[in-house]
Amino acid sequence: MCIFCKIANGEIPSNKVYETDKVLAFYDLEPQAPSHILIIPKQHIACAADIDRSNSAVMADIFEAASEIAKKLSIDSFRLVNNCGEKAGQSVMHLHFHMLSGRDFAWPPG
Ligand code: DGP
Repeated sequence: MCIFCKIANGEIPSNKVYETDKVLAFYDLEPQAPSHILIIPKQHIACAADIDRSNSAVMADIFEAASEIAKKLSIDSFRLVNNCGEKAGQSVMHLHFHMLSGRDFAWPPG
C-alpha cells in the first residue's frame, strides 16, 4: 500500500486540515510555502494521467476541498499544483494537489 493510502486510512498520522468520505487534506512534511497543504483522493489513483470517466468525479471533490480550505483558513490567494510523472517532479505515486499560499509565486513557474 502506498504512503498516501496509509495516511488516508490513518495508518500513518498526518496533520489534517479537511476530510470527507472521498478526500483528505493535510499539511506537507516538506513545506515549500508558509502554508503547504496536500489534497488527495482517498481512492488510490496513481497520477492525473489515470483520471478517466470512471473516477473523474473525484476532481470535483478535490477542487471543492480547495475552496472549502481557503474559506476555513482565510486564504485569499493560493496556487494548486499537480506533478504528474517523475519528470514533472512527482515523487509519491498517489494523485495529490499541492495547495500553496502565504507568499508570492512566480509566473511562468519555470
Ligand atoms: P510530489 O513531489 O509532487 O510527489 O509531492 C509529494 C509531497 O509529499 C512532498 O512535498 C513531500 C510530501 N510527503 C511525502 N511523504 C509525506 C508524509 O509521510 N507526510 C506528509 N505530510 N507529507 C509527505
